[in-house]
Amino acid sequence: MSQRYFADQALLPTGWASQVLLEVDATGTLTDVSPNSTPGNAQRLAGPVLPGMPNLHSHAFQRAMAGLAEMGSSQPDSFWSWRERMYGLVDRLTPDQVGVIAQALYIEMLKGGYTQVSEFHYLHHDTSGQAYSDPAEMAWAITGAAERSGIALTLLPVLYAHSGFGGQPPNHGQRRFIHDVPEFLKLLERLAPHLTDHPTQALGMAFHSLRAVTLKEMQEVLATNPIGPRHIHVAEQQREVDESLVYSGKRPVRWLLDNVAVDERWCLIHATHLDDTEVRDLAACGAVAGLCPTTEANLGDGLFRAVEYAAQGGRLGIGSDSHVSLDVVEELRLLEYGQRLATQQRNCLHDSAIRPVADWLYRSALAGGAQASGQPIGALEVGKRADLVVLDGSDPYLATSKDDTRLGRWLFGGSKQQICDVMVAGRWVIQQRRHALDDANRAALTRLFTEIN
Ligand code: NGQ
Ligand code: ZN
Repeated sequence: MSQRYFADQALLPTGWASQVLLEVDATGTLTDVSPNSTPGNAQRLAGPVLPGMPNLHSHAFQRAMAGLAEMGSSQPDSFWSWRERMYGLVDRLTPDQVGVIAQALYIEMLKGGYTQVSEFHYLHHDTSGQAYSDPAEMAWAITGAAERSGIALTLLPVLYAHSGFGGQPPNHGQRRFIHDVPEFLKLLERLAPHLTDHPTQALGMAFHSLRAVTLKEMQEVLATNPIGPRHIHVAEQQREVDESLVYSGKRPVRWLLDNVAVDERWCLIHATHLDDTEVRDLAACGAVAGLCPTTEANLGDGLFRAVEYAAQGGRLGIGSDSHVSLDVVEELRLLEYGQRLATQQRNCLHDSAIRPVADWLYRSALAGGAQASGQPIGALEVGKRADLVVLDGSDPYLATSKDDTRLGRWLFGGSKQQICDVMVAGRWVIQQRRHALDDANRAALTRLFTEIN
């Protein structure tokens, strides 16, 4: 049975359109998108409709420590000391606990405007570092949580083999992450049948970073996985750049581009520290830069060179990464504000086709996020999955906005509170700002935080 919806305004690939009829078939796919229509018996949506935003980078378990690592001390603090605390959390979590954290997290994501998440999944083993009797046990905690929350998922099992450049042995804090290539390929094989031809879930893969895998390991894995998204953390911290230069004489992004065929299937997470030729060549290769502005700010990473990268046609998307914020509005706003603070100018991210900065941000992140997900999403058009975010049409700021000010009102003057309803694959998961599991989640999370903290 197909369903019909009617929106006074909807953001289509060509820009804002009015009086839009949307038809969704039983598989959750858009089968008709017609502007300038009449509603007939279609269900009227509560306000302006957007394609749901893909969240291209998540470590679900890290949500459990969001806000707990914000204490100064007499010692300087950094990404690396934060990582020690994060390893402290990783030490004790069980698959059940990860399932509870991820379920609550994914529901918060839906309320924050994300309809899809790419989970960069590297917490594989038990607390002693041994594989679970089912090596995919932790992965099932993630897929189950996504299923229960209703968010769509691209699971990216991560190959993590070493602690530093040149194949250094992993350290104690990393024992739950570690595979050799054959074990890793077995994990992918175990997951593939469950995540192939699934309506809302797909399988990709990731390399943790150039610190954690060697070229030979990457080549072996890539040879057996010719398709699907592939993500990697790269050049997030200056220290990684310095270590890369010592190891190979090349900066991390340069080394990656020179040694591996990086193309549209790739998503480079952070890519914070780039020189001019890296900006140029990353933009040209068609990969997505996976930017996580609130986490990058939280961890003191530095600023991605977004203006120069975008001017050269570079593709980007957004992720909530460590989950200090679960909010499309905050993530996109900070992406623009970082550039303003760095350049001492206003309205940095736009182009000749899209002048409203909010529209440029939203549409760019949609396109890049969809590409990095490997799923048919990111646009209200026939054949794409029906992933919708419905804003509050009775909100005075939104109700009185025009096509060229609507997203500006929301992203620069509003908040995620203006999100009313969210649909994933034709199914309502948030209705009137509520999810069916809200109460259960609150209780489960309170219990869990009491247990682990
Ligand atoms: C991670 N997270 O793997 O969770 C990383 C930190 C690392 C972020 N970069 C650890 N946000 O890169 O070694
Ligand atoms: Zn990450």
